[in-house]
Amino acid sequence: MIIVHHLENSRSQRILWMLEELGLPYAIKRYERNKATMLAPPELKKVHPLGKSPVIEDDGQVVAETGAIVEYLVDKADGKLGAPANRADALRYRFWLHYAEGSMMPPLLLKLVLARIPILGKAATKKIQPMIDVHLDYVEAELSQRPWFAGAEMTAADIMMSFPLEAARSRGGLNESRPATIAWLAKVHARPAYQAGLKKGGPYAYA
Ligand SMILES: N[C@@H](CCC(=O)N[C@@H](CS)C(=O)NCC(=O)O)C(=O)O
Repeated sequence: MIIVHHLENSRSQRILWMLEELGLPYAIKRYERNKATMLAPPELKKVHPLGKSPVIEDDGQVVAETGAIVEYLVDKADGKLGAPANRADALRYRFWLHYAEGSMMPPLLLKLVLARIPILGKAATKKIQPMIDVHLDYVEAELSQRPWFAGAEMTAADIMMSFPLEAARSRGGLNESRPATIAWLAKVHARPAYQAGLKKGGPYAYA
């Protein structure tokens, strides 16, 4: 049985969504953020030295890092939600799988952290917004061409991209001026598996 170490209001919501899509049985161990620092509690370090979420355990095997967990689950489900057969789609699949945490999250996180700094924060976030806009424009252009990130079918690449786009919607300037991206988010949020994961995960401010 898979155990998901799930931090409230965090990236690990994606893993719950994915497990629901795959229909794999799992249990959730919930963690609350420190109200002052927003960091994960120290107990998470007992599961994995980085003490970040998500982390999963599967028959004693500990897997950390969202992208690695997502690939682990694709393998476990015999390729379901994995790379499409078509080569162009497969390349896009791999691109978005890495892009979500590798390129899109860093400026969003930077904005979040800088925004918390009194006075200086406001000016600093203004400098970050154009960096985020480059990503949002690119995502909008891509989603205007096909229904899902890899192609015609929903894949794990969409699951990876859900968190950066939810974060962008909440604090990164994503709004109705980018209709293809907003429509994609609405489509994701309407999925029964997404809603089921949300119900089981507890507090999540981005859906
Ligand atoms: N790239 C990593 C990032 C992991 C990460 O930073 N997780 C956040 C949750 S959104 C966390 O655990 N934050 C609490 C902390 O750093 O103490 C992944 O996708 O797994």
